[in-house]
Amino acid sequence: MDSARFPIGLFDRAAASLDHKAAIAILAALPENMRSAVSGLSDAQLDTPYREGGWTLRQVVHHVADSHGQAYARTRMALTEDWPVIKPYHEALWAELSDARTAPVELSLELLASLHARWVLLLQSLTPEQWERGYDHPESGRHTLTQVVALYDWHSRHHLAHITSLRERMGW
Ligand code: NI
Repeated sequence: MDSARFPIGLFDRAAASLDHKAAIAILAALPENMRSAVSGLSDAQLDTPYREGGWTLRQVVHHVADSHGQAYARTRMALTEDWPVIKPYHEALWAELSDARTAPVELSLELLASLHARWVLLLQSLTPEQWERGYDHPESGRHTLTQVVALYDWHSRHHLAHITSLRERMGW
């Protein structure tokens, strides 16, 4: 396994924790953790790929905002529709759009702060029955909301580690 690409390992759906509280705590802390992870970096440092051939740190921050925006909407769909089939998107192409390559990270840090505040508030309100609702992803199949928060708990830590591990390797 490429440890630069997967600093905390791959997401293991079968072994994922089903502890809602722990996963929600990770989601609640992500905006501040992301802000700390990029704190003090220059534009040149933000435009450095976290690994050879990988996204720049700036693209990583914008990707997390894009991805979690989708996850937030999918959570709402799962709660209001009967196993909706969701629309996948080309995350690699989204990351190449002009704003994702060049916009100040502050924009996505602010977006993440508001988005996660709403998402966490909603997740904290879910009943046991609602946790078993979910959506159908055309490629990966059915995911309950319990599985969704486990995935985004991992996803939050995965991308944070891209930034913190590059800073460590570079001595930044
Ligand atoms: Ni990702």
